[in-house]
Amino acid sequence: MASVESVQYVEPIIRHQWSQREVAELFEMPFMDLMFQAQQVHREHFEPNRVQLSTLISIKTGACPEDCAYCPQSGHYDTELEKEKLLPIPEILEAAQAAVDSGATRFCMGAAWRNPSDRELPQVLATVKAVKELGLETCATLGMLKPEQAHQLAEAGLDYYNHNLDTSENYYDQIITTRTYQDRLDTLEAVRDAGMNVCAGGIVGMGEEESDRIGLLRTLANLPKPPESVPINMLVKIPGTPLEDVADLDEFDFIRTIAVARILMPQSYVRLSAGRDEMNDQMQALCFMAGANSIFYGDELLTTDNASCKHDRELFDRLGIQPESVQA
Ligand code: SAM
Ligand code: DTB
Ligand code: SF4
Repeated sequence: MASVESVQYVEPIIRHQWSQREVAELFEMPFMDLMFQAQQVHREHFEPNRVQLSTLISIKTGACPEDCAYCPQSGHYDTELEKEKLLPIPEILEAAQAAVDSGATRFCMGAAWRNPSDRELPQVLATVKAVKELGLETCATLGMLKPEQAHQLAEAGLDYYNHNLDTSENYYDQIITTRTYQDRLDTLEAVRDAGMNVCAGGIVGMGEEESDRIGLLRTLANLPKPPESVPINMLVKIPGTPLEDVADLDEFDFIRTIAVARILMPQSYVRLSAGRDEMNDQMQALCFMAGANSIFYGDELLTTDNASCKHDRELFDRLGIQPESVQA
């Protein structure tokens, strides 16, 4: 019989599963205490004063069959958007080169699809290969993926796949009816299984309750492996969509959401995403203080205005923030 000494104990690596109450307690903390804790967690895992830059491009615009209530690209709403078919590869490469020249390290290609069709995917695969050759990290957001498509994208060299949960499971059916929460989780699993990095986050300011922001962050943090990138979008209210007149979210509650995301997902990049154009510099600085360490960098998001590159460079200078370089 083996003696006690000879038995090898392997410490099981079980990640903490966050409960709704535990996350609620973070949200309920006094603002300054929460900020302090988030900044401490941030400094344990990342270099402070460094922010990663991702540049977006819409490679296929509008006429989307989905009914996401926030989205300018949904075919269900009249948002006066100019639709565009899948862009030719040279046009995308020109934008990718401009992103390199501006100092971005990741190029994120978005398409207004429910899912990529087998007819159009090969062109996306060729685009991913070509963008990667420019030295950029590649990211795509093309809607739902089948496992086979996720494998094809991974093989083409796609580094990240963005697919947002958008909100909590509870609030989800108020926002989208044309696909389920489980569909989204299945796509994230397919991306993970194919070996790509996961970029998944959501939108706040859609009229949801705090319990929904808690639910969203909890679901992300409790995934078998948390996403490497977590975009937190502030709703950009688009005339013509069902959410055009939704009440503004208190800005401190947005900052709290960033801080809680940082604490729940200490090793993830938390991206201060859509909505920056409407935030003042002090608000953005508090978001960085709360642990945001990535932004969308470029004068446009997909179809709406972003804070300008010029303004961002000036803001970084004033705050002593350095953009992250490719091999940081
Ligand atoms: N069609 C694909 C999909 O939905 O998976 C990819 C593109 S879609 C535009 C990517 C994400 O952009 C959405 O999941 C949503 O989180 C975000 N988004 C879209 N419209 C937005 C808005 N008005 N304000 C903030 N975020 C928005
Ligand atoms: C993400 O979370 N936000 C980005 C990106 N992933 C694809 C998109 C924001 C879109 C904002 C509305 C628009 O410009 O169309
Ligand atoms: Fe289509 Fe994506 Fe917009 Fe939803 S968020 S309507 S799936 S482009």
